[in-house]
Amino acid sequence: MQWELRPQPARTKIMALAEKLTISPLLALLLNQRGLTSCEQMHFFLNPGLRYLSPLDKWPNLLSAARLVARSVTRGEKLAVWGDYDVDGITATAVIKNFFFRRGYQIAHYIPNRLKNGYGLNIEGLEQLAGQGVKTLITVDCGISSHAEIGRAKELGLKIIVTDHHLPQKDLPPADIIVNPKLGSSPCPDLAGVGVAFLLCAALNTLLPGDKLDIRQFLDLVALGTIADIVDLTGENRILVKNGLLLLNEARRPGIRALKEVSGLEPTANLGSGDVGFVLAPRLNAAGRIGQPELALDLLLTEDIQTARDLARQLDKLNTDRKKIENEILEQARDQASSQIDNPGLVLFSPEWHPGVIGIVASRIVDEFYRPCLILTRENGLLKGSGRSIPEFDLYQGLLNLSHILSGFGGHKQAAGLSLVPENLDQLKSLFNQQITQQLGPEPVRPKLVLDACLNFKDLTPVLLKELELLQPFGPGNPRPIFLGQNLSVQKQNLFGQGKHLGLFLRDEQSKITLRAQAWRKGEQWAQTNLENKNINIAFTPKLSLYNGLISIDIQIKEILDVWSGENKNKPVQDQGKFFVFKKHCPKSYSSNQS
Ligand SMILES: [Mn+2]
Repeated sequence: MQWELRPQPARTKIMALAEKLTISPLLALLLNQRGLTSCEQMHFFLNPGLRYLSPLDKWPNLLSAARLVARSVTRGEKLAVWGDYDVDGITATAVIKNFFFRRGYQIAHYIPNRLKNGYGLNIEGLEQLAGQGVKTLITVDCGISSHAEIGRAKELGLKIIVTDHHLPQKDLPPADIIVNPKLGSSPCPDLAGVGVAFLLCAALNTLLPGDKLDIRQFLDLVALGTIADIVDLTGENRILVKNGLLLLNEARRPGIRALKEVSGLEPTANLGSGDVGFVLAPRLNAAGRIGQPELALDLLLTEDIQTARDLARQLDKLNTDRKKIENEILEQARDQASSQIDNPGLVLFSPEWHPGVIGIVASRIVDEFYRPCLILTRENGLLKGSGRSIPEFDLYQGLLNLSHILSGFGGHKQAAGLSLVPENLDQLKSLFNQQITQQLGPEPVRPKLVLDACLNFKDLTPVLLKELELLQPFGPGNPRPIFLGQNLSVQKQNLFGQGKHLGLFLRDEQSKITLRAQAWRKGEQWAQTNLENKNINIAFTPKLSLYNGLISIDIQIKEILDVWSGENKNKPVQDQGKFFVFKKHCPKSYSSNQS
């Protein structure tokens, strides 16, 4: 594994910022490395209060869109919301429906069936809605690339308000108005679909007749969809998610409470973004994957805890089934990937693969093989696929350059969907690899571990670790910090979890402090190597744990970087760990929702 230490800024500058903010120099350093250079920027990051959200009039088209919807409402027109079957799309639909419901209006909804309709608008569904008398349609998390469908909707006499966050193509669809944070200059181009839906409700809240709602009550749904959609958790997204997590912790919404229960979490457990992304979101996603997105929507909207528990149990079962299917496909995909190991990218195909899980499998394959990957299956005579990429490769741009052989595509830099006629598969295989070589050069890209700072065991205190929690929620754009631990001698080595994981007792040779360490899923890799009495350098994140009411600090090893014999003390080590002088107390002015 290649690694490097992030550039360390000037010490005097960091010390001054830390002093001014009454935070530890380490926290100031980490904030600085995340692109925050002034005291003010750091303050906003540590205090992501809702009052720091940009005013609604700063979002292009937002107020005009809200006025259009409000006019339909006051005229008594029938409204509907068109969503999507992933967590972002389902939560976005739920926000709109729930907002209208709590303001005293029932509105219809349409969520496409992943297996029958696929993503985005479809003419059959639009005709159906028009037939039911719907006059105004709000799209959420979709619509920006549905030109023909929106054209048809206009023929049907529908008013179309597109709210979406997917990359707009050159031509925009003929909607009445489009709200998309990637159009024009918006405060946060990275907003998720549910974030855009939330803003529309916030704007509508002031326009509709009657009493205003406390709009913050929908932030649990916003946090859920935003985290699940893997957008950058910086800027407005950080504010929305940090505050939404507090609501997810309280779990007053019956569906959230039931979902936590069925996932084995305490109903009022404090959640991090990881719990939401890896525990709650997959269960909601499971519904859409097998073509029953309504289950997840009903769960989020029900006011009755018994109904919620029934639905949560069904979703949990679907998620278990999904995992089984996924593992079978993953195994086959892995075999195919191994046979393409000499290519810069992977194009994997089987007509048997379930279209609902190929996206997750593509992510797994990218993790394992570290190269962009397209996974295709056959559906209604076409090949349909899901692509995932490595940070170095812009998948959307790559597919855009191949649009002449595709029937359709859409998405982001890191994830996309595509379809093509079967005859073009061979061409796709060769041209996709060509695109990657064009963007990245002929050398294979290897993952690089970037470490934030050196950290000695003596500086690891519960106070410091609690302070680092102020950086939460972690996610894209705001990763959990990883530290370099140097010159640690291995006191004891063992395997646990049926040999899957590696456990070590590590002594910091500088301070003579010994701590317990775990390297998850690295048992196999190190089973044959005796590390005892050797010295190692590691990449790690520290973790506060509770054992029998006692607080202890555990070392979570990401990678073992160097191993050398304990006799040889001359291994060159970097000495930047001395840099930090820690304050004794966590600053009072900032509170962590994790503490
Ligand atoms: Mn989305």
